[in-house]
Amino acid sequence: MTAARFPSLAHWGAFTALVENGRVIGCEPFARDPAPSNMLDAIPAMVHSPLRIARPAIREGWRAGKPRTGNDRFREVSWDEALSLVAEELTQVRGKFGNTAILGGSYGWSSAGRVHHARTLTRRFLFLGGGCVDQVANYSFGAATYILPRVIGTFAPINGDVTDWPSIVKNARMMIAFGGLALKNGQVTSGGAGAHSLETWLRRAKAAGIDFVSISPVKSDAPDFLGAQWIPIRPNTDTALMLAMVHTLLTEGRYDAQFMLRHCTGFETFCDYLLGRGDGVTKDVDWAAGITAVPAETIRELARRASSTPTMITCAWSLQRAHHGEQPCWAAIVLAAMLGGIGLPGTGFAFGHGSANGIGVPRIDVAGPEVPLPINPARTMIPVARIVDMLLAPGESYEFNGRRYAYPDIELIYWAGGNPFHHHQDLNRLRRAWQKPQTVVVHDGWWTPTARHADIVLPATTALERNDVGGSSRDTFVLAMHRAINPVGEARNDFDIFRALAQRLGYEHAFTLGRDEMAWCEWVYNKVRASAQAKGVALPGFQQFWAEGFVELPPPERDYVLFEDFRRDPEAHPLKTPSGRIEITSQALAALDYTECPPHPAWLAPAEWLGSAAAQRWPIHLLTNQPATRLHAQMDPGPVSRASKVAGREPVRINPADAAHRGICNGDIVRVFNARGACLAGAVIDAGVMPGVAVMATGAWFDPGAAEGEPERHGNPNVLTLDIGTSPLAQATSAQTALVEIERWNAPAPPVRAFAPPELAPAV
Ligand SMILES: Nc1nc2c(c(=O)[nH]1)N[C@H]1C(S)=C(S)[C@@H](COP(=O)(O)OP(=O)(O)OC[C@H]3O[C@@H](n4cnc5c(=O)[nH]c(N)nc54)[C@H](O)[C@@H]3O)O[C@H]1N2
Ligand SMILES: Nc1nc2c(c(=O)[nH]1)N[C@H]1C(S)=C(S)[C@@H](COP(=O)(O)OP(=O)(O)OC[C@H]3O[C@@H](n4cnc5c(=O)[nH]c(N)nc54)[C@H](O)[C@@H]3O)O[C@H]1N2
Ligand SMILES: [Mo]
Repeated sequence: MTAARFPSLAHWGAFTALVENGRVIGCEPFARDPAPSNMLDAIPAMVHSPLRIARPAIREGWRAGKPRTGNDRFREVSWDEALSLVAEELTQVRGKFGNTAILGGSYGWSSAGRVHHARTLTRRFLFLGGGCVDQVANYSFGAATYILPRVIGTFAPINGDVTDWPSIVKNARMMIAFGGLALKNGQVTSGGAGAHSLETWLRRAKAAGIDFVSISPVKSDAPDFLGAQWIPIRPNTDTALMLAMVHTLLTEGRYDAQFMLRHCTGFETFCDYLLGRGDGVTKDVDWAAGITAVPAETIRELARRASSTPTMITCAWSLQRAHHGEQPCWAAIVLAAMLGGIGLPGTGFAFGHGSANGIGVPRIDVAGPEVPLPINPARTMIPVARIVDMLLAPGESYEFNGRRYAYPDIELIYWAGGNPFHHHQDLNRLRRAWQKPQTVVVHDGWWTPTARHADIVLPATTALERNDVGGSSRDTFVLAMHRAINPVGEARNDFDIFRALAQRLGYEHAFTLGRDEMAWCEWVYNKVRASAQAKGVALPGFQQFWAEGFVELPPPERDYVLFEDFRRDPEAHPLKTPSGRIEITSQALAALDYTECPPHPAWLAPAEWLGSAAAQRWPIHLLTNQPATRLHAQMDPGPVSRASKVAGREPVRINPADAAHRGICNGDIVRVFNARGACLAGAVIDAGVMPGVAVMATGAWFDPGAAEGEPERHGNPNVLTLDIGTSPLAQATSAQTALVEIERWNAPAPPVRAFAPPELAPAV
């Protein structure tokens, strides 16, 4: 029997699903993809996994107010009963407490298909029903989202609007990558992609003679073929290194004085800071060496080299996912301004070349596919990562991006398409806060830790069980996603779940606008088509697109250079900042008077780092980076991620000296701990991790210890991370700011239960 073939797409790439007897048996990479991700191999096992949620389920003890432990028993119920319960809960909470008692931000990546994008649908459903508390910005680049507009008038460059690769390959001769250029991250982009191109572009850049410098605590953040100079740096200290480079350029007269004068504002005030005129501290290379652990001479040499060759400065998003994460973004722009390359071909600053697929890929500016969102009538939001602060302190006031807000009082949490028990920091604190609302509703395809912490769990289909249109504004393909199999168990599409609820609540038409699944697919595609048309690009009609499975946008006619017009003529093309220039000092920020986000870029010690007093007790800085073998926590139970585990747990990579000192050998089970929590992990000794640093990828399914004080069993590093805002400006996550200690685990190792579904009582 030959398998039936269906085009499809995931955030990690386009593929053809191979189906036999109603089961997905394989995923063949899209023919046009030069570097498909092996994460595709996890899909068949995940689609037919025993962890799929088969039927709607209710947590036992919910009504009695029994705490949500993540290990509760669930009772399966009919769809009719489950939908009635959800509709009643929504009505009751709205009536008694109002719309701002519902948290519906539902942060998370959901699926690559945009019609069935669960987070969009959740917010659409709740907004149309009266509104909810939304979550703004993201975990990915929240700090940059609020600092960049203050400095350059837009946050577009953090979202992929950067000088493109062809321009870099032709014109740059050096690329300094803070946080490296990790190929592992290039497997993924939100909305998926037809082609994985990071490696292709890096190889072209290398062949063109560009010298790479990778500044990162971890050597493997730059692929070997780049032959990059590796400069290990203490985590969270990049700002100090950048400032010292700027100081060198300033004092050695190696900077573009003309550009600083004509295109920037507030340079003098900043120079006073660099030269220590206010605080008596000169921000020179010796000063920075003491903070960063990078030798003074290395920093000076790097500044000199950069000033004598066309240089692109690129920063991984990780740098700003830390306490005071606003600062490295700003300092990098000032460094690039001093070098004079902003707005010139191939040089200047950029973000995220090594953070996601598609950054810097040439593309005409056409909208990506998406379903529209109405306004939120509740007009209430929180910065995404402040969820626990909100749940623990309703009514408390806080500062955010120049305004004061009060946290709403939540009685109902509605989540579809995200996994807060993966993505949030300090999970033990989240677990306490999570007891606040009377009801938690979750849709997911699998019994994730978040589903297990819910009261009403609704089983969602996977992308292979429905028709959709996918793609990203960073990719040149729009992809058709054909339904390949019937829904597994009693799973339903999120769209159909919300439609049924909207029907019960009396606003079905507002939710669907009279369109069914295929009509939405056509509508979303036609929006892209119209956007292309406006750029003079003719795309085929929907029927042809659907039959062929994809369309490809033609390449742009010329290279894209960020701020080219501004560079040429700053008067005619000012930036959208108050001054129209690059703000090296910001009067607006000065007026806000935030100690933690001063009016110019500055080195501010993070709450925890290797130079802090806390490092006496907790001598290891823990980095929790993106996993090579999965997307966040998605597919952690699948074969690709499981093959990466060590002693059945998430690997933690540590330097040989740190391991030897603690008597830790390769493959040992270790306990990673601090005052916030502890988890077990499998040790991997790696000389490519600098001393004093440990690296654990995020995404191991949360497996809390059975008793108080027992470590999390599986290696979810978010039991250790710090849950504070980057600063009052962005209030973004500070996930990369965490000190820990590590020791060998000598007791018998408790079994990992994360991949066993919860105990189920059958439907009555
Ligand atoms: N310590 C630390 N923590 C971090 C980070 C870090 O660097 N360090 N990174 C952060 C970042 S950048 C991010 S973006 C977040 C990611 O956090 P999330 O986006 O919340 O993580 P995912 O595991 O992708 O969760 C998506 C969930 O949606 C479900 N899903 C997929 N498709 C569908 C669907 O069609 N319907 C429904 N109902 N559900 C669906 C999946 O099964 C999965 O459970 O994590 C953050 N957390
Ligand atoms: N395979 C895979 N790819 C992914 C994802 C995934 O889950 N899986 N998630 C995607 C998502 S949602 C996002 S937001 C992006 C995130 O993209 P990034 O934020 O760039 O990804 P990370 O892996 O967290 O960080 C990249 C590297 O930065 C280094 N680093 C960490 N802290 C510091 C620091 O203080 N200074 C310096 N110089 N280096 C530091 C770490 O060694 C790390 O390996 O990745 C995307 N790509
Ligand atoms: Mo992200």
